[in-house]
Amino acid sequence: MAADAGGLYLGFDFSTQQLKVVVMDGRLSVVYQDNVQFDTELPEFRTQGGVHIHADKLTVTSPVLMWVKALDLLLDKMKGAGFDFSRVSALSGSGQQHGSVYWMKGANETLRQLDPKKSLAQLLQGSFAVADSPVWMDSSSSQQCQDLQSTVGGAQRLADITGSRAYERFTGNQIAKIHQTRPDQYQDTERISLVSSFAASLFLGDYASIDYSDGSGMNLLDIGTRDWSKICLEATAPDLDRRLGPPRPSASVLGSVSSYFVSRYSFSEECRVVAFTGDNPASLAGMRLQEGDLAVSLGTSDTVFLWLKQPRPALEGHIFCNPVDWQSYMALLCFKNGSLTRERIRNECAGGLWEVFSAALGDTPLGNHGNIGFYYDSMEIMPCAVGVHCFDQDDNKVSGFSAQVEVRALVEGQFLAKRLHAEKLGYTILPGTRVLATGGASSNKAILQVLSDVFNTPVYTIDVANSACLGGAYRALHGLQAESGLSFCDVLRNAPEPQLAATPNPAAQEVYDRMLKRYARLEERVAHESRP
Ligand code: 5FX
Repeated sequence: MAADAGGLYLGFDFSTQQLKVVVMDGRLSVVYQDNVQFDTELPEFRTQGGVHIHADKLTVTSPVLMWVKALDLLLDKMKGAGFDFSRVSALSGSGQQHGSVYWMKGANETLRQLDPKKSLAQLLQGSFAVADSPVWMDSSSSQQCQDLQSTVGGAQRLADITGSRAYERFTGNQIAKIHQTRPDQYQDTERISLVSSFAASLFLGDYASIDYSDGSGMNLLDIGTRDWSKICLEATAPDLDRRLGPPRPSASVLGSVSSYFVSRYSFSEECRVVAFTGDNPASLAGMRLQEGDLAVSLGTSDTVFLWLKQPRPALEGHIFCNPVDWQSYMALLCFKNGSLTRERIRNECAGGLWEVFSAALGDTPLGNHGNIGFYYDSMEIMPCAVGVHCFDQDDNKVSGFSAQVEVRALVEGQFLAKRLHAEKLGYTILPGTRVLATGGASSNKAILQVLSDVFNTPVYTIDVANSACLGGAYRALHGLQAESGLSFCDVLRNAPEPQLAATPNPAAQEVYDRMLKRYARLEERVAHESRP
């Protein structure tokens, strides 16, 4: 089905703290946005930041009915604002990754015959076998992680199959815990959805498939065959295959919106539902990352997205199937020490002023005279290490640097770490590679210059406010056209282009290729010496 020029495309994001929607027209302009904040607009669920943190501090859940009610509320708000649902050609969206929803036996029958006179929350209140869904912030499944890894043949073997070693928040380990601790509820479960496929199911009026990309965050999907891994399923819980349903490509049109939405909100019967995916894959789509690109989000923690053709799963970082090109992959790397550490060094070495911090970067040479620093104010994820560790040009440990050298050591070190870990997962810098920078620190030109030099590539900035939602709207449009063979890139050709912000210094390649080797050696040493 071709895209309708006058049609609208909806992108929803069921994130941790809120449900958001953006509406895009056929010219790719955002024409409407709205949201529902869980804590304040649905206070009856008593969440904080959209979640309940349980007494053990490890178990973190969200009431599934809160998400259902949020959708009622959001659509009612749109209706109240006079939004014309009949113009919507397709919708898609995303959900926080890893969270899981347990549909009660018989729930699919309920979904198929929703009475448009009632709200979704009224209709679905008895449809969940587990009322409180485990979410990505949960870290209570360590035992299940260990069990899975030992059954499969170790952490690296599990990463080779599923793209990641076992992580507590990954859905398979959460499912294993539910099966072991609440066997009756597991028995009552007819279908298990991710937050993303649960949201798609509401619109579809039927169980929606889990897409390959969000499915890669479960420690259950074989990312090579793009099907459930038998050994992982068996190690997790009985009859899991049946409860998950077959996974599908992320660009699949799953069907038309259910008659409930046609009657209650005047959606067109033709409105298509495109598979929903995880919020990180959806952000990759929203940023329109292309083959060879790398996106760096500089926030409280720094996150890196990579587009990969031939991934090399490792013990750190995650490989997911790519949400916009089913034959490719993406990687997600998370570095805990981001802007808070940059702010600490700004306060200690630059009198609290970003201008002085930037001037220090301008006044110090590429490569910082061989000085290298590791600044892990809190326990770092990549690598698992803590503390501040400084080395001079001869790899001797030193207690610290002068203020200006310290500023450059921090910024160079943060970007060398990103390049090192991206390359470990199979990323290679090729001619034409772009680095897209987003997040708070991406407004600082001096920081972006160091990023450009360390990667020896041009750096572009891109406005990614609501990138997951926008990615949903882009994916809805692409889903409609994917059947005619058009790539995501072709369909989104006219979307706003990122802005060039920095180009590499001609001397950068030689300096940083050499420095990266030393950085890798020193990082291993730091990780070894500071392991908790
Ligand atoms: C990724 O692996 C995560 O756990 C988070 O970024 C969640 O997706 C946040 F919603």
